[in-house]
Amino acid sequence: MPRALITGITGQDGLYLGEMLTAKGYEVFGLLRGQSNPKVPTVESLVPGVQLLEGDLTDLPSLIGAVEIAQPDEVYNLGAISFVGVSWRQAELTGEITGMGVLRMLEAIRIATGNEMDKVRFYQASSSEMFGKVREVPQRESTPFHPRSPYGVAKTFGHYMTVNYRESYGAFAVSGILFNHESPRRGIEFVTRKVTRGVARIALGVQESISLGNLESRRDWGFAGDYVDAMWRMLQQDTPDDYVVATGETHSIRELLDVAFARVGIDDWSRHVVQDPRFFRPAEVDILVGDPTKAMDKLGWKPTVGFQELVEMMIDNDLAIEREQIDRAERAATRLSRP
Ligand code: NAP
Ligand code: G4F
Repeated sequence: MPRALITGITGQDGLYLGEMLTAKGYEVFGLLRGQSNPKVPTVESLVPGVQLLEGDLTDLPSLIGAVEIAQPDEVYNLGAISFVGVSWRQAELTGEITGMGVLRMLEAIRIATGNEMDKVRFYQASSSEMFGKVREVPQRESTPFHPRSPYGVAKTFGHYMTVNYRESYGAFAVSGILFNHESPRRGIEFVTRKVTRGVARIALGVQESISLGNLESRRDWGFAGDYVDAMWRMLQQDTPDDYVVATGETHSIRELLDVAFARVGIDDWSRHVVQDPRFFRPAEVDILVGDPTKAMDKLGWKPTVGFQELVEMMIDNDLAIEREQIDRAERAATRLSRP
């Protein structure tokens, strides 16, 4: 039975990856931070049999301990402050967790294996945010980096550390340069989920409008379930390498709004969207679109969910959640109104 250790198991990708590895017969270990993490029941229900180990990417001894207990064949480093917007307001913390956290995880493997780093295969969750002010369209593995946010800078540090451990210690360390990927499990701070949740609430009469920032920026949005499959494939190769994972299609926030509102029968969304300066960024990544040719050719990977299907899947999920909340509130009100 292969053994995998996942940092960031409580996040969107961690849950999909944990689920997928369990289905493949892996023994899955997840790093869990905090004293009483409220996401434990979700992780345990989606990743049955998961073994949760206390640890934090800011704390090297806890990472060494986790590697010693899990004795993993594969480590997936998904833990990070992953919200670009917050990275300007908490730049130092972002550097510590998203950047230095990668170095600590690599060091933990080196120390726990007694310098035999090739015993453990390592995946680093790098990001298309490293391309930032893009030097070419579409972006591929050879495109130079020009990160535009403290998050992007921290990810670029983690990326080069991963390459460095491969070159310095012969580690099987790979970096997946993943473009945006979304799902019904996406955090509500990210624009896709903010829109699908907001549209569901507008359709059900719970709220009037959604406040957004830049509607012109464009992203290459895929489905998270497809992207964790690419991560796993990278660690099954004969030699470690870096790969861009993307759909090759780009859409604007306006197009996202078109598809989301159409799903609930609203054609003109202008009165439901308010632009708010608070959601604009100090420096923007205007157009991200990836060229996944290498991942397709070498990993045999391809995306299975298109943009419209993805947005509709998220809307349908948010409609179900919001309806459930309305029903629960109505049941509670009925109970209270009884004499
Ligand atoms: P996410 O939902 O925000 O999950 C982030 C995870 O990191 C959570 O499990 C969180 O734990 C954990 N974490 C935060 N601080 C930590 C710390 N100090 N020590 C240990 N763990 C910590 O992110 P995601 O969308 O799943 O993304 C997974 C990874 O891929 C991230 O590294 C992200 O930067 C990268 N990435 C994501 C995308 C994308 O479009 N989703 C694209 C490219 C790269 P808590 O639950 O305890 O907060
Ligand atoms: O959904 P976002 O916050 O995602 P962003 O910044 O692209 O980052 C995500 O993808 C990266 C991969 O490229 C990951 F590395 C990272 O961890 C994260 O998962 O914003 C997308 C776009 C931006 O251009 C932003 O300015 O949407 C624009 N936007 C417009 N209004 C908004 C809003 N974004 C958010 N979050 N909230 C708004 O109100």
